[in-house]
Amino acid sequence: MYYPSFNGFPFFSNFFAHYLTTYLYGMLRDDIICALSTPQGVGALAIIRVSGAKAKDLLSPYFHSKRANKSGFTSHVAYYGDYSIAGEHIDEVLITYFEDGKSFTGEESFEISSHGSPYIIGRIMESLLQAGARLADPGEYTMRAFMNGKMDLAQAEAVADLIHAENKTMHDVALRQLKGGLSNEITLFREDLVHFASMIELELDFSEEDVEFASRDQLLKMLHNLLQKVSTLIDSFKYGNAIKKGIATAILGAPNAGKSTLLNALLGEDRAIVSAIAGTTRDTVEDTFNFGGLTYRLIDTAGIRDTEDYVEQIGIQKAFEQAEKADVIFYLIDATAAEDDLELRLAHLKTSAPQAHLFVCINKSDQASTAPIKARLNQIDCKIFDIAAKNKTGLTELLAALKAATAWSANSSSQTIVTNARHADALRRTAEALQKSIEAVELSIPGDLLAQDLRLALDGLGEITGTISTDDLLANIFSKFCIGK
Ligand SMILES: Nc1nc2c(ncn2[C@@H]2O[C@H](COP(=O)(O)OP(=O)(O)OP(=O)(O)O)[C@@H](O)[C@H]2O)c(=O)[nH]1
Ligand SMILES: [Mg+2]
Repeated sequence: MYYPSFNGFPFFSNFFAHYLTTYLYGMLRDDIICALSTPQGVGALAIIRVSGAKAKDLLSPYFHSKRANKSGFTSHVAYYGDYSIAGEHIDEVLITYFEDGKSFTGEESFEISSHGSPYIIGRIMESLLQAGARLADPGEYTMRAFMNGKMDLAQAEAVADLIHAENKTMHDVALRQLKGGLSNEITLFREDLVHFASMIELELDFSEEDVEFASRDQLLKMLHNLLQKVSTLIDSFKYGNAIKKGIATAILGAPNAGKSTLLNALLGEDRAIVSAIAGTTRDTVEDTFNFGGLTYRLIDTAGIRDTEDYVEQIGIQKAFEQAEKADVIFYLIDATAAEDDLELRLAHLKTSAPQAHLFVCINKSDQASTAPIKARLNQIDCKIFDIAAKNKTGLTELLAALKAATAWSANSSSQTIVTNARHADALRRTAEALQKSIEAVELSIPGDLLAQDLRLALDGLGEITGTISTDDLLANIFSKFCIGK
């Protein structure tokens, strides 16, 4: 089933879908949902959220507040009072009331702030369920906000991103998306397309008269312009994904070079085993650290060497796989015992992992001069750092360079960044349809085929903001939310 859709064309299916949605959601709106919105367990305070038509009627048997008793509830006002169940005093609570149309969900809602005792929370929840509320599904408050037109789908997804943001950059990007940054851009794209698409549709209605309402030159210009903007957004996903999931930073090098020591030094804890025995790390060891407003995923790997040991071979294979996926590679060289085929290894790494920023770190600089190794590397285009991971020397310079190499993320404040794989996928489909539309115009292909491509481009954009969405899609998106959000 489709939810409300406006493509610029009043197609029957969309019209029907809109009707069906309004009908179904009309039924949904009647039920009141409740959930604990703060974490489970003991806390100073807990917040229980209740939303749905006539929600405040649930309170009358339980909540006694002088002010509310005297003059009723006013929106956005907090009321202090006693919460009692069948005469048994449960807690002193604060209830904030939001009237229909003025709440997060767009429905009549209230929030109960009680003491954060699991017993109190349990009793209050039980009383609300008994009075007719039902337990909210994950993300149901945000889903209701979307259904009631309080926000579009991209904004609803930003709510989840904001809650899960682990670094400043992700927080900034999510906040901007929540405020409509991406949505506004998509809406502008759609407006341009809708205009031309409806002209082409009109031409189809007058097909026997051979008229041209839409200037093909202007259409072509608009399509090229749009394709370029959509492609910029698609490109931003590479960064967006790294911002969200952490920048993959693989630590590679020969056994005993000090890779695990560097991992531990950067994390500030003994995460991986360090020993003087070459081949200590067998499997990859991964952990994150925040630096300069970004999250880095540090991946320690097995030392690379020729070995007969089957398990070690698997570990080395994994190290190469990590290199191919990495955004950044720290290649460690032991200043006291550099490998003979160092130049070959680095050249191979540069071709097998061309996407990664390569930082060559000459470690154990406390024990040996790094000059001979630098001389060997003068033919290789890479950044070289002298470090001593064991006593954390040279790490400040290394981290400064790391930050500079990933500085695109610092520019994120001025640019819309796509961080959601679903949005990137919809944009890719839009770009494909735009490309086909351009070809259709250039080859003067009949209007009905062009109209079809333009419609596909519009659909792709509509999926991002949710003007086009299916039950399955919504269920999939909101099921990943927490209960109570
Ligand atoms: N002097 C000195 N020793 C270091 C330094 N970094 C690491 N080491 C020592 O080098 C040895 C190997 O360190 P690891 O961190 O286990 O080396 P690795 O590269 O992880 O080795 P594998 O896991 O076997 O591939 C240990 O004895 C460390 O204490 C350093 O900066 N200076
Ligand atoms: Mg190791």
